[in-house]
Amino acid sequence: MSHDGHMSLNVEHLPTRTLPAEKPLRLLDNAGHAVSGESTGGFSLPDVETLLDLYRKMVVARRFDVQVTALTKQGRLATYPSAFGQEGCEIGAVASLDAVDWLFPTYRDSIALLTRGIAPGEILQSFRGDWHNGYDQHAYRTAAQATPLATQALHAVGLAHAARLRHDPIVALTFIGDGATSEGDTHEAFNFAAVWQTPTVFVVQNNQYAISVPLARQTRAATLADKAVGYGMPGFHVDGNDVAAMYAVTTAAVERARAGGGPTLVEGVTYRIESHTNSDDPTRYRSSREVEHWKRRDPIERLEKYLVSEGALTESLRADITDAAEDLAAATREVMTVEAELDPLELFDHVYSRPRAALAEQRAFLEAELAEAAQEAGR
Ligand SMILES: Cc1ncc(C[n+]2csc(CCOP(=O)(O)OP(=O)(O)O)c2C)c(N)n1
Ligand SMILES: [Mg+2]
Repeated sequence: MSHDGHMSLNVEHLPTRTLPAEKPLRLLDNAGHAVSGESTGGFSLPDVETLLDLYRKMVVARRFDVQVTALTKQGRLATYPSAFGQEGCEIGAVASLDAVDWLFPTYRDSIALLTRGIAPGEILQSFRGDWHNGYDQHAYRTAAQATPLATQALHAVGLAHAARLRHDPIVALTFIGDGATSEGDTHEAFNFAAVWQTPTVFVVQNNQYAISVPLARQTRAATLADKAVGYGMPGFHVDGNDVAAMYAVTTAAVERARAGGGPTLVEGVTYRIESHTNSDDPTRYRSSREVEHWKRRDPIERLEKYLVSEGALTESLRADITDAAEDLAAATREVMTVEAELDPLELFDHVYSRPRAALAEQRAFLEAELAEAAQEAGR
């Protein structure tokens, strides 16, 4: 009994957590030392060649991200959600996929698209406001970047389910934000994936915020990986700034899904260093002390320390990687400073599969206006 006479539960004795490890699983600590024992969760460090490849991908991705943020400040893009600081999650997860697998990304995940081989100009077309989606989704097996939160999770489950019915051994991996785990669509995606045992890997990027809403106001779950337990799928709570751990865990999840073992939830604990988008002022809801704390846990620096201590990252290799990153930044600047030649009438394409009278009328109206304007300009 509590002091006011009501029955109360003894909260201390209730289990606050179930399966996933309380401390995030990691293979490299923040100082770049290989970790052993329980916190590895039984996973082993990928070989040095793989780690060097992950390092190169992260360095190139960050240079791209920084360049695009700068171009956005110059007004070359309408908006850009940066993934600065989240490279461990983004690159570790995407590198675990085969070319036949599908990726279902969000607005946050442009660097994952880059790692998948999509050209900067194609990735950024929609952020510039030029076109709905600038890349061939089928060629890259990468769906459009979803802005309506968590809708992409359902699409990933649907595609994976269809693949399974067709005995097509492919996997669908989708990114979900910490805030998006509160969406009904996430619940439906998790549940259908588990019930149907679809080959889906859910990578929750817990970057601590949904715009200004911190994780503590999002959920009372001990970890977001704990949510997996209630759906009957494995959940892993991973240090998202340890690309080696993210890669090892997502690779295992992808292999398990491909072998018919069903879905897995992987939570990567990370931090968004930049603002939510260029229209957000993060100083209104988080301290610079907190940002500095996370900057000291940088995913690229951590792997770099390890590779240098192993003698694997030589000065000439580092110079090669920097050159590749600078070349990509230059190509990105070049493509984004060329004004796109747009046909306003394309606005009416791909809206309905069959023409609609009202739309045809509006199209004819605009066509006449454009013709008139062209005639006036010619006078
Ligand atoms: C269904 C839906 N509701 C609201 C929004 C507006 N919105 C855009 S981003 C965002 C925060 C999402 O946070 P999180 O899922 O943690 O992803 P992050 O931006 O941190 O990558 C919100 C609420 C939206 N895009 N879609
Ligand atoms: Mg978030």
